[in-house]
Amino acid sequence: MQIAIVCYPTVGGSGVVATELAKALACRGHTVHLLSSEPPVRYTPCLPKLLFHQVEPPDYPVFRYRPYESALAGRLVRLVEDGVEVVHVHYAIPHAVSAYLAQKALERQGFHLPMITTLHGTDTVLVSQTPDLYPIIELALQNSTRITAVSHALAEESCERFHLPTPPEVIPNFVDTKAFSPKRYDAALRAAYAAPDEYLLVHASNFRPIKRVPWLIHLLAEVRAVGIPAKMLLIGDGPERMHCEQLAHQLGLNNAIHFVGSIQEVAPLLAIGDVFVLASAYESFGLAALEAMACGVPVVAPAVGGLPELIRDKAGRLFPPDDLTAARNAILHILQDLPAYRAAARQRALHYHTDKIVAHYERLYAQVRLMAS
Ligand code: GMT
Repeated sequence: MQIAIVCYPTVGGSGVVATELAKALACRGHTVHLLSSEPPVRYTPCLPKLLFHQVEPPDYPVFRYRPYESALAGRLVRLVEDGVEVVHVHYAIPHAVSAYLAQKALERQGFHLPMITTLHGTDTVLVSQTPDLYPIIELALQNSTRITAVSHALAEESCERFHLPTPPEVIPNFVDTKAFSPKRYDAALRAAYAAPDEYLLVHASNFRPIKRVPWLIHLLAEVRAVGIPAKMLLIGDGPERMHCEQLAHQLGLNNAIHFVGSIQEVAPLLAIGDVFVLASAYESFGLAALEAMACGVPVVAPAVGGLPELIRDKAGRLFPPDDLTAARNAILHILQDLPAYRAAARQRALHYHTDKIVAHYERLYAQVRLMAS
């Protein structure tokens, strides 16, 4: 099949999922056109059937904002004219809108473009709260041939919010369980961040306010206050990083927290952790948590969004949002029974193996292609 996949290039779960999906589909013999404004974070140009298209809208003195949506729509039209059979967009704004425009343009040629929109959470839960964007997201969703959501929680929420006739199909995030594996554990790397008698709490995110990383720094203080020798590894970068560094300083935790910044390969750093911690106000799925689990690292996270669907069967523990004591107790509980939690986390992650979830998308593509013919 010839498939076009559209995503954001920056560090963020939706771009990671889209790029990993494109790679997996290309490995399975499909020709995949990956479209973005720049090469996505996890993109590696090594597969002959994976073709990257950088969409660059023209610059012109009258443009205050370059017309990315229109350029993307036009590129999709050209790709469909050259043989692309299905367009799969990740994130409703602006990608689903561009696909809708392409669909309209192609209608004049008598072709109905099958278009799949995958919702990743922030596009519907946060962005759609902007009144000017809501009707446009609604239009694009209502014209998508099929909509998928990464968790049941998000599917239900989106259905209600956008008055969809049927709920989006749930296709969860997935993980390469070879690349993210307990085998990535490196004792020398671990020794660089924690002494043998210390525990290592790990977190990875884009440090946006929704991730509530400062709260995790207070959580580390709570854990240490009850005599647990714990350190914290914070992977990633973003708007709240500087505030986090200041907070660590104020709480006297500079030597207990390592800010490693944005890195290309996170698996070795996840694998050296004892517990992966999240504090998000919302998380539609929690890809970073899944990647940690695949490395055999249990997760402590708030019971929000899709996290309760992921963190089950002793793969970690949930706590009521904002409850510092409950979060600390969840960590202590896990540390007392760490080998069992480690094994359960890995076991749970295997349910989200790439092959299984990618096959789900393949079935969906085959269905929408049939609908168009
Ligand atoms: O979490 C982020 O800030 C990035 C965001 C995105 O839109 O790229 O991630 C979302 O999509 C991921 C992939 O489906 C999910 O695993 C994340 O849970 C979700 N983030 C939020 O819902 C906050």
